[in-house]
This record gives sequence, structure tokens and C-alpha cells, in this order.
Amino acid sequence: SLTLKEALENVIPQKRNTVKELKSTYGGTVVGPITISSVLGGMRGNQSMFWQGTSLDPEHGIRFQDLTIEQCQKRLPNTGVDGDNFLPESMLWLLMTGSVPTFEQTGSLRRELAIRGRKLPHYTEKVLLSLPKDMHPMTQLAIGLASMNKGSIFAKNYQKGLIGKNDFWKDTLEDSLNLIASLPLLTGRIYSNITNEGHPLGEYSEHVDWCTNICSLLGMTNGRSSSNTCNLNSQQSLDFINLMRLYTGIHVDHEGGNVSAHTTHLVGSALSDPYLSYSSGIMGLAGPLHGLAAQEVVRFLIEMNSNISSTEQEEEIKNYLWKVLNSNRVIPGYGHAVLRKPDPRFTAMLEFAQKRPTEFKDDENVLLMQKLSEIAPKVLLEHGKSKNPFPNVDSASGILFYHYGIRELLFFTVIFGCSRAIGPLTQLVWDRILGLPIERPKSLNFEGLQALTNND
Ligand code: AMX
Repeated sequence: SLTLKEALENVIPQKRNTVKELKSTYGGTVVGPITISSVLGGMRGNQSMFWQGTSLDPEHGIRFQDLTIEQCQKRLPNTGVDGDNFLPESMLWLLMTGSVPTFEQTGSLRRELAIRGRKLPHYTEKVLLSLPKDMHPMTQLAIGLASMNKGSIFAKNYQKGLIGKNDFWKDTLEDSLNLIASLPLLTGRIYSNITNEGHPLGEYSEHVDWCTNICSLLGMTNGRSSSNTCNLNSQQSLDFINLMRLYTGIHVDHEGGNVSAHTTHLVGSALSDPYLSYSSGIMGLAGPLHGLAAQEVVRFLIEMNSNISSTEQEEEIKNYLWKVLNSNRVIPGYGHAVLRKPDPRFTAMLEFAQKRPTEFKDDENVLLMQKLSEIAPKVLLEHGKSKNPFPNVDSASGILFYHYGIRELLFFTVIFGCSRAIGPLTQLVWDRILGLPIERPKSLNFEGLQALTNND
């Protein structure tokens, strides 16, 4: 069966032709208006970038190469033995090639990544070990990734003038696969830094899937010896691995305009290699308006639980929510800039919990998360401001990680960063396949804007 690179090679000529034709025949076609509101409003609604792979629909939510999450769950291969969720490896294949991989193709990509990721470069190990153990985990991840630029095949061959523009994508693909493959060890190293004085919490194996390695290196498959009290039994370890597969499979990207994906694309457009490009994306993901929402939700749930007598007390919960709204604060985990329905990624995470009632029956935070998803939309509707009163993607994920023992809230975003690599790096490969140029939007100053208003 075909490797990922061979499968990709098969679809390239047709896509290159399409782009050529679009540019030569329809280059002057107007896409849409750009208003002063969008210039001063974070470019909301501007359709001004090319992005393949994921799209966002206000009613149906995210689509991965046109498949909904539900369809992905039905059609993308899992391990075949120990999983109720598809492997992120199969999502990577889908995004890269546009086709659902076979079971064998998923298996071969799984093995390829596991082999590529078996060792971190010695300089990256050294850099990470030298960092203050209490440094923000996302700073550690960005530094680790940036340090790997030393081994970038793209950067090296570009500098030597060894590759022509048409082939840039090949080394970009190599680097991107190496980067994605390195994330279990990087993540494990960072987690051991912040929880275990840098001592490893688990082992890497070339024979398991990407998420099993992530979980193993977080110390979630063999009990933990560190200060953390987590001791999972084997069913819980397996469930945690499946949670990781689910989470990292559906957080890969949404439409490219988000800060981490767009930053990766922007920095990559200067032909920076994938390590530098994605390290920049990680810096953006660390921002409180982007990747940190999941931890806000966890704080909110814990705080609310300490203020209500029980999750059964609907009136108390309602009153608590009104108190938050009346003090001009938002209900974290609710609302969305584009979506106008409950986020299907939230629904998928909720279903994970619902499928395991015994596991969660005594976890007040998870119970509250479930209860809130029924109560908060009613309160937000009555409040009448939010255009979307439903739970978003961040409503459930953090509290599920917390349940299994990941208590370091800042670390959630590192796990997010593992998943997010898959979408933007796929796009980076396609940017190079299609020869997309350096990004250079034109800006306007006060005088420029005022001149436009005079024309109105
Ligand atoms: N609680 C209270 N008020 C809310 C609200 C919420 N969860 N969501 C929206 N609103 C308010 C807004 O603050 C805004 O009020 P204003 O007119 O006084 O400024 C009004 O409703 C209209 O906002 P909107 O058009 O519906 O949303 P938006 O596109 O401006 O913002 C979002 C979207 C997600 C930032 C917002 O819903 C929010 O702050 N939610 C809570 C925080 C959160 O869950 N963030 C995670 C987002 C998920 C993600 O993309 N990672």
C-alpha cells in the first residue's frame, strides 16, 4: 500500500493545475467586500486566505475535508484492538491527501511516526533540561520546537541551494512529520520538568500509536511516582489514551484563521522551516484569548462547585450564573464567534463521559459540566446577548483531563499544541506544493480610512 508521501504525490498534479487555472482565468474575480469594521475588527469575516483541509460552518460546525466529526468517527480507522476512537494519524492522512486512509495506511503512518519520534535531538534535550522547572509549559514547548530548527532538512537544503521551488514541499513534509513525531517526547519532557524535576514519567515505544506514547510519557499508563497522586488502573489508562486520541483528533484545526494556524502559515510563508513556523504558532496558542480557554472552564467549574450545595440544585446553579453575568463576566466555555449550534467537538467530548457513567458518577466537576450544558444555554438565552448560548469546544476537555489526574492547568495547552500541529503543518506542506507566496496584506492608516469615508 502507498506511503503518505506517495499518496500525496498522486493528488498534487491535479491540484496544481486547478490553482494555475484559477489564477490565469479567474484571477480578477472579486471574493467579497472588505469593510472598515473588518479592518478595525480583527479581519472578521474577510475571506482572504486559502486553506484546505478544515472548514467551519455556523450550523454544522467543523468539517475535516468535508467530513463532520460524526462521519470521521464512523470512517477513520482506529487501532482495531483497543480503541473506540479514530487515531489522529488517520486524521493527518485525511487532511494531507483528502482521502480517508485504509486501516493499513493508518497503521503504516502510525509506525512511521513512532520510528521518526523515538529520539529528541541531543541539543533539544539539553535545552529543555536547562530550563527553569517552573517556566510556563508553552514557553518550554516553543523553545523546544524552535531548537529543532537546527536539524531542519528544509532549512539545510534551502541554504545549500539544493532544492527547486517545485520540490520545497518534500523537505517540508519530512520536517513536518519529524516535528509531529517528536511531540510525545517533547510533551513528556515538559511534563516531567514541571511535575517531576525532569525525571522521566514513562517510556517511549516504537510499537504503539502516537497518543499511547503521549500518555505513557505523561506517566498515565503505569501509575506515577511523582508528586502527583494519580494512579490509574488499566481500564482508566486505556480510557485516558482514548480521550487523548479523541481530543487530539478533533483539535487539529478549524479553518485556518485562528491565531495558531494562521501564525504558522504566515511565518511559513517567509519560507521559515516547519519548526520555526510551528513554534511561532505555539506562542499564539498560549494566549488567553486562544488556547487557554479550557483552563478557565476548569477554574470556573471548581469555583462554582465550592459555591453550590450540589450539582442537583438547578436554582442555585442558575443564580450563580446570573451573578457572574450581572457582574459583567462571561460564562467560560459558552458562545462562539462563528458557530450558532452546540459545538460538535463538545458533543463528542460529552459523549466520551456519557459512555463511561461509572467512571464519572462521583466526579462533581464532570457532573457539573454536564448539568451546565443543559442550564447555561437557557440562562444565556434569557440574558439575550450572546449570539450562541451553547457550549463550545472548551467546555468539557479540561475537566476530563483533570479527572484523570492532569492537575497542572497551564499544561492543557501543551496537549492542545500536540493536536494543533497536525492541521497547520499539513497546510504548510500544501502552501509549498502550491507555491503560495509570502503573505503581505496592505495596511491603511487614519488618513487612508478617512479618505475612504469621504468617498461614501
Ligand atoms: N457569557 C456571557 N456573555 C457572552 C458569552 C458568554 N459565554 N458569549 C458571548 N457573550 C456576550 C459577549 O461578551 C458580547 O457582549 P457585548 O456585546 O457586551 O460585548 C455579546 O454576548 C455578543 O457576543 P457574540 O457575538 O455572541 O460573541 P463573540 O463573537 O464576540 O465572542 C466568544 C465569542 C467565544 C469570545 C464569547 O462567546 C465568549 O467570550 N465566550 C466565553 C469564553 C470562551 O468560552 N472562550 C472559548 C472560545 C472557544 C474557542 O474559540 N477557543
